[in-house]
Amino acid sequence: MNTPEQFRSGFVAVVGRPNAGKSTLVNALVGEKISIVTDRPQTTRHRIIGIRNRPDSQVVFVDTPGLHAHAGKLINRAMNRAATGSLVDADVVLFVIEATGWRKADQHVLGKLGSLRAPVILVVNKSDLVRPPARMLPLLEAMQSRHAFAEIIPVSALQDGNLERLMELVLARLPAAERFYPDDMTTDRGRDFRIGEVLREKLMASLEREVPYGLAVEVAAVEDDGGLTRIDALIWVAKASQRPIILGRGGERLKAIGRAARLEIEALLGRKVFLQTHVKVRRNWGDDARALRQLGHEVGS
Ligand SMILES: Nc1nc2c(ncn2[C@@H]2O[C@H](COP(=O)(O)OP(=O)(O)OP(=O)(O)O)[C@@H](O)[C@H]2O)c(=O)[nH]1
Ligand SMILES: [Mg+2]
Repeated sequence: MNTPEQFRSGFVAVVGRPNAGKSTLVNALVGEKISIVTDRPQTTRHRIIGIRNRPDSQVVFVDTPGLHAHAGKLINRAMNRAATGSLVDADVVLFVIEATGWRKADQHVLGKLGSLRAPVILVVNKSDLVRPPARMLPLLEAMQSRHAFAEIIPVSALQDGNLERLMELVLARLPAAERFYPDDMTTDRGRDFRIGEVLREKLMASLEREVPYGLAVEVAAVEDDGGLTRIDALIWVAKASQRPIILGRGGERLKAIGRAARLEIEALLGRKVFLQTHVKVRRNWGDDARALRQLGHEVGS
């Protein structure tokens, strides 16, 4: 048994189907925006660590891409691998579903969790959408027979509902261990990655149908120039026809997206930013192993 004064530290993998609210949850638990969020499924494309540092513990949350069944493209396979790969080293797994109901896509995720040794906590997110809360009871009850979950807990990642209770449940299952990262660190991701993600968030949120999935962001240069940071970002599109859609009439759409991204990047860096964007056609990059490696994906040979 751990004694109360022992320091606890460990890895908590956050998995679930696309759009369940994993990144929102990680951001809320860390207390800082680590991972981008949109209302589009498949927003997160990489494994991203968010670290909650407390006097008695360090909890390393691992945000992951939403697990999905029809992974036709190389990038979709890389995303699924990033998610399942995070399960291997996890001390605790948070399986995130939505309070509005169990879906086939959740069943697919559950299929990946069957053989794990780590305890799996079922996090029933978006509980704010079910009113009155008692309407969640049949779902919570049905879940008990689906798997031997270590805990089942309704939360609202968006409205900070029950999150401290979830932290307690996680902490109770972490091993006594030294911290893995310095105690002033909140993510493993560097400046350039985070800049690219902010821009990708604004792009994905403003575009429709297949366009959000056809784009990627490459941060080509970041240079401090006196009080200003100059950023050069390339927006990759998979098809030439997507370029004018992103630009909009007279370039107005991209201008507005760039402005929104710049404001958030300025807040992130604490500096004035000059953000220059270029749209570049990189045909079918989602199936191009070299392009994917350039974007930081682990691609099988
Ligand atoms: N009402 C409500 N909406 C939520 C909650 N948590 C997340 N959302 C919304 O759900 C959508 C998806 O949230 P994300 O955090 O991006 O979901 P995700 O699971 O990380 O999605 P992928 O990265 O695409 O797999 C966003 O529009 C969020 O604002 C919640 O507790 N309540
Ligand atoms: Mg996400």
